[in-house]
Amino acid sequence: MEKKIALITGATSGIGRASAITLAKMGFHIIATGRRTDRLEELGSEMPKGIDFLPLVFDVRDRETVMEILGNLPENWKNVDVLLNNAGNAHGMDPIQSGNMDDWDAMIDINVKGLLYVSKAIMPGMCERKSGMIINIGSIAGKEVYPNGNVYCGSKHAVDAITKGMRMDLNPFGIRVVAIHPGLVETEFSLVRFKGDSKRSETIYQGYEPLVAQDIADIIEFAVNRPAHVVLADIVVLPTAQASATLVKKDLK
Ligand code: NDP
Ligand code: 8X3
Repeated sequence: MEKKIALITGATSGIGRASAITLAKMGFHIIATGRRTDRLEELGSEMPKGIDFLPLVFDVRDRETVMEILGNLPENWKNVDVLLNNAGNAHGMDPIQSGNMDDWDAMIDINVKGLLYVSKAIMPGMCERKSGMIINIGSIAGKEVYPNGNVYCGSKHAVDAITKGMRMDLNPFGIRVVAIHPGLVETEFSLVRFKGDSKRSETIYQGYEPLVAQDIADIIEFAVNRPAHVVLADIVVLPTAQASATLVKKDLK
């Protein structure tokens, strides 16, 4: 069988990690990226038999390194079939007037510019081969805005717009561009947003059943498995208890 390759950013945790394992089980050879080497090693140990694994450690904010590493992939890893742009986080949740500018930089640099840098390295090969799928992880925060979500919402609205732009510009090349916009998914996301405050981050997922990373990985599997003439262009997925970015039915005792 022809070697199929998936590149997953942010594969050290949450949605990216679950998706890497799911794609590997589907038979894709896996390029997994993130900043935490130990986590990537641990992920590598979970690959099914016969699946090749290439861990790449870099910060998606580092434009030169992204282009250096992804622009010079080993010959047998060059032809990426599926790019999952997943790396990202929220940093802080403050009113805009008291927002931390380092948090703003992190969200815009990682969620928006990081996605662009990684895509810039991979898209030319897809265009040349006239095939490929790009899956961008947006958010309900890219469809709606909520109080204190300001810059995170802005970064995910940018992902939404960039995804639509990608779909248009890559249309002549037959490249499928998918956006998945999850609501509340229980991962390390809130721990990062609240800077390691586990008590605060746990409250985000209490009193209802949130999505889990595997729910998103299952959607990715479905999207990737569609026949070549079908693209799942824009998917919003919420926990049943969530009706909008701000409305969650909680049963708190
Ligand atoms: P996690 O915190 O569990 O995972 C985030 C991943 O992104 C990690 O693997 C992390 O790797 C990687 N990452 C973060 N910053 C960088 C960076 N500068 N360079 C390289 N990699 C980076 O969160 P989720 O799995 O929940 O988040 C994945 C995506 O899903 C994000 O884009 C997020 O915005 C989105 N999302 C999440 C939702 C949720 O409720 N959880 C809902 C909607 C969307 P490392 O730290 O090792 O670099
Ligand atoms: C993560 C989900 O609701 O915190 O994108 O924005 S939310």
